[in-house]
Amino acid sequence: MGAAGTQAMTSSGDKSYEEVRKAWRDAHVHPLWENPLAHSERNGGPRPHLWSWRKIRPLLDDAMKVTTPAAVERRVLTLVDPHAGDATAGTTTNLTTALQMLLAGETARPHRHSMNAIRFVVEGSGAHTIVDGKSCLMQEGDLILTPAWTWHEHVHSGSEPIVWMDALDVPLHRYLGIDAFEPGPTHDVPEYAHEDAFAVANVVPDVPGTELKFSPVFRYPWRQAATAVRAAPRARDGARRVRYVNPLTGGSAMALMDCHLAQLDRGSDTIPFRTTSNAVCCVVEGAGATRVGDQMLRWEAKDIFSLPHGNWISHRAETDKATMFVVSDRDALKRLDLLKEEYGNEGG
Ligand code: GTQ
Ligand code: FE2
Repeated sequence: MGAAGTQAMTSSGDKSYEEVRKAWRDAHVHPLWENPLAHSERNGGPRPHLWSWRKIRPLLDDAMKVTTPAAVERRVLTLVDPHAGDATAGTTTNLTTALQMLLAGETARPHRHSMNAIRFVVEGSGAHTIVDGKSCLMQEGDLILTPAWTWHEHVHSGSEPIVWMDALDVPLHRYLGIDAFEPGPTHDVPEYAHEDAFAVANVVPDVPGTELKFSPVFRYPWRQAATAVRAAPRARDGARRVRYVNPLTGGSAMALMDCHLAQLDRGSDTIPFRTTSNAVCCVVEGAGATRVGDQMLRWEAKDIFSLPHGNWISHRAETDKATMFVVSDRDALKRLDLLKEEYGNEGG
């Protein structure tokens, strides 16, 4: 198999195998048997990584000193998969996450792009992201959506710096070569139903013929999600989990990114779980450890870690409870019929 097959090849008439290969190369054809990835079994998936808040937080202070959003548009440090061997890589397949900072009084100008994005507030409060004209308050633990092609700008009128995690579906757009971007000023801002029309649980506006591909609710406050996850029954792996949904469909909030809040009780390991989807976790409260493939990641509040596809995953809380925000590409893979999920107690 692979390049080793070269040895077994014989000449073709009066041409040596090397001459044959050169002719193929010149004609832009390639022998499959020399491709080491063809017909080989994958053993596990890409490797995970943990960005420790304790180590990263001082580096954010440096970023806040060396530049401003006025100079660079977005003061963002991307979390780059160290195993990808490429500084422009995402955090894991299909997901790019980053830490973005604003000092009190700073703003980041409007723009829009084909990529979907979410913001999960890690430290501080009092900023707003304005999404297609809707002003979304950013408090610690809040989730804000800026779906594909929505105009967005960030304004910080609080008194202390604010830091949030961005997650975007950049890698898939890049892979497909369809990433696109438009700078402000904003124009052609669509009309949405007023937030108050969604303010009561289980009641949504009856809007005929909505073409929206994403949730018309752009802000999911921490307190509501935290209340829900505390009361949620255990999911199949043993953790309590709630999903941030599009209230008009009950489906994922955006087409390529799905968001959950998960809560673990002290001491019990979740049932090992393996999936073809990819996720990034941001620890909100508590401390513990997660086994991902052959690695053990020890985490505490505000740490961020990747759960690349194909690895067996099991979480354990070492505090009375631990809560983590999880962003994934699960729903996108499911709609493409590429989602395969297994639980360790199924004999896997
Ligand atoms: O805040 O608009 O981390 O456009 C990457 C691209 C944040 C943003 C990122 C972006 C933004
Ligand atoms: Fe953006």
